[in-house]
Amino acid sequence: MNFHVMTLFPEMIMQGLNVSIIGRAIEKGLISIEAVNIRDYAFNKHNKVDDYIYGGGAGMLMQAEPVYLCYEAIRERITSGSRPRVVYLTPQGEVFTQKKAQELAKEDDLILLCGHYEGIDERVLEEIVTDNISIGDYVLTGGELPAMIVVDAVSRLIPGVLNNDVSAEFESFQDDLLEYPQYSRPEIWHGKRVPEVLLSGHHANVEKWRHEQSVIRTRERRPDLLDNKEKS
Ligand code: 4G1
Repeated sequence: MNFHVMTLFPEMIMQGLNVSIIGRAIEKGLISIEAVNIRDYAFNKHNKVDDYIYGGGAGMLMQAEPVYLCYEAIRERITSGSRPRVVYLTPQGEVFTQKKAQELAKEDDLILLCGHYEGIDERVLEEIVTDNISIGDYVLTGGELPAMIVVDAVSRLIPGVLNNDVSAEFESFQDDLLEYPQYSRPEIWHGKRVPEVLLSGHHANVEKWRHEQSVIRTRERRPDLLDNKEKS
C-alpha cells in the first residue's frame, strides 16, 4: 500500500508515522508513505495557498489550484491503473470505523487530503474527492492527525505489518466487543491478585472468562456497540 498525504505540514506526517510498527513496515517495504507539501504547488511568487472567503466571515480558505496541481503531480507518479481513491479528512465526513479501514486496505494507492484554516474551496473537492471521512465530533486545527489515524488503522491490516501469530482481524471491535482486562507479572501488585482462572492453565475456561469480561465491559462502557451488534 502506498499512502500519499497532501498537506501543508508534511514533517508532521513523516515524523509521526516513522516510528514503531508503522516505521518498521516502511523499512520492510510493506507500505510507503509520502507527504506532499501543497505549498510546493502554489502558483504565485509568495507561495500563498490561502485566501479570503467569498461571502465574508472569519478566516481563510485553502485555494483550489494548489490542491489540484498537487493531486495531478501525485497521480502522474502512481503506476497502478485506475483512478485512485482520494480521502478528504473532514468533520463533514462519515465517521471512520474498522469496517472502513478494511475497505481502504484493499487499495494499492490511497491519497489523503488534509484541510487547514477553514477548509478547502468546494470546487476542487468536487473534482478529486471520492471519500469524505471524519474521525469524530470535535474541533481540530487541521486534518493531519486524522490522516495519521487512517494511515495507522489501515496499515496494520496489511499482511506482514503485524508480526504476531494472531491476525489483525481477530482483535476486538471486529466483533463489536471491547477487549477483556489483561494482566502481566507480578502475580500480586499493590495487593491486587491476577484473576485465578488466568493462572489455571485451563485454556477453555480462560477463553470463556475473557469473553464474559468483554461483554460486561462493553455493556458498561460502550453500550452503543452492543446495539450495533443486535442490528447486524
Ligand atoms: C465544525 C474533526 C468545524 C475536525 C464542526 C474531525 C469541527 C478531519 C477533521 C470543525 C476535522 C466541527 C476530523 C473543525 C478538521 C478544516 C481544517 C476543518 C481543520 C478543521 C465538529 C477545522 N476528522 N477540522 N474545523 O474542526 O479537519 O477529519
